[in-house]
Amino acid sequence: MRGERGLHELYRDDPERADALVFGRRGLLKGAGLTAMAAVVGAAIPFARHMPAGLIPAALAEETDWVGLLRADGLSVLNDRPINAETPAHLLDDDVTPSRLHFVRNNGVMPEAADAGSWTLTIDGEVARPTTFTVAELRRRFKVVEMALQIECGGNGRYGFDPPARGNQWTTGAIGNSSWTGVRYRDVLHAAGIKPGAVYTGHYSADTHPSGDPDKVVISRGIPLEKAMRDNTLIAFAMNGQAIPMTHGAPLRVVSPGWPGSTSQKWLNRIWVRDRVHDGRKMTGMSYRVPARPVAPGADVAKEDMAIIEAMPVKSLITRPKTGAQARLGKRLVVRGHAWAGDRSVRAVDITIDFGATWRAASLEPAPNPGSWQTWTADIPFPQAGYYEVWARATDDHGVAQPMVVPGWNPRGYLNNSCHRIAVTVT
Ligand SMILES: Nc1nc2c(c(=O)[nH]1)N[C@H]1C(S)=C(S)[C@@H](COP(=O)(O)O)O[C@H]1N2
Ligand SMILES: [Mo]
Repeated sequence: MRGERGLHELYRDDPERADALVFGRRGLLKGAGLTAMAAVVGAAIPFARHMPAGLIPAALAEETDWVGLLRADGLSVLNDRPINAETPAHLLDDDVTPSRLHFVRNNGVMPEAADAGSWTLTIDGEVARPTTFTVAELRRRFKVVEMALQIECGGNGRYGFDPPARGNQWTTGAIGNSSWTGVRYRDVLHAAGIKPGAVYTGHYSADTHPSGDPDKVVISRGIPLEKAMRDNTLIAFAMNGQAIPMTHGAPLRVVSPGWPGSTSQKWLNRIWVRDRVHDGRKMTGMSYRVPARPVAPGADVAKEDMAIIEAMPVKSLITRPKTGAQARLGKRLVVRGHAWAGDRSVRAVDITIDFGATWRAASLEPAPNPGSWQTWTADIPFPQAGYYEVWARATDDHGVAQPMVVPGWNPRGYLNNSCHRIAVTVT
């Protein structure tokens, strides 16, 4: 309606004048002002008498201050256009990452609204029966499962590469392990009837390109059919028991644990089943790819020599104490964290306080389900007062361990799984 839009715009452009119009001289919301405001929010406002002048009703606030909200939750914002924010290590101490503490990685602009009631997901391509599902139909037709699954950005740790790689300079916090509820990706594919020629999937979504060009796809990645068929590859509609928040892909996203986070498409509205490796945006070229063979730091690598990143390597994080902690001599320090290993499980976590000269085993919990990170703890005695660094190193079930220093350089700075360390002063 024109009137609604007018008031809304007036609030954005000239809040004082809008206030004068709506609240009147004495700052009270009544009469014509009340009617106007109620019309704009679409309902009567029972507590209008308590509504402070100058308050723009949440229903009107078109632009949510995502960056402000993320900062308030303790995340470090790396970029605000598009929004990218990571979680400081000590805020990742929970076994299951609360939604507000899960890093956010956007390649484009989030959809303006994501109404779960009208949202649809289309499966087409190499399927016998191209099908479109509502979210309610997915819930009704397929078995609903909930599991803790880790999502880590392929560029987590990028800050460590030298020469630097361009892109968000993630340190250690582009990892989260929330509890995801949804249906199995494979059940949905089976319902559409997978054709013999199907080998890969391609994901499409409702976010838009930062340029504003509606024809430009922000990101369209996919996964090999074999990964799509696994028990823990989900099309999720809930995160930690609640509808997925907008920042994490409301109302529907892929969760493809252990693979680069980019394979977990948010705001999912189409899966194109392909007869070849998907060639959507950020599948080809340099994105989410690494040299098929090691290269010298800073080398130019031809696109043909790059390979798609699949499972991520073994990694761990120290989440307690926070770096910079003080410890008392004669008292053991309890250290805690998590470890994960792509499609594999973690076999051991070891701790050193002498820069790797000696190691002691941490006690390591099993994962609650495959695809979740595992939690470890250790208590450490210190031999004398002074400055120490506690380093953690995880080893996967194939015997592959984290490197202590930054591993193979690659042009876009992916897969830095070097050991995490914290500073501790013992007095
Ligand atoms: N539609 C869409 N899905 C997306 C992205 C995106 O920009 N658009 N970013 C991807 C990347 S690179 C990562 S690491 C994960 C991050 O998920 P999160 O923001 O919930 O942590 O989402 C992936 N899914
Ligand atoms: Mo990512």
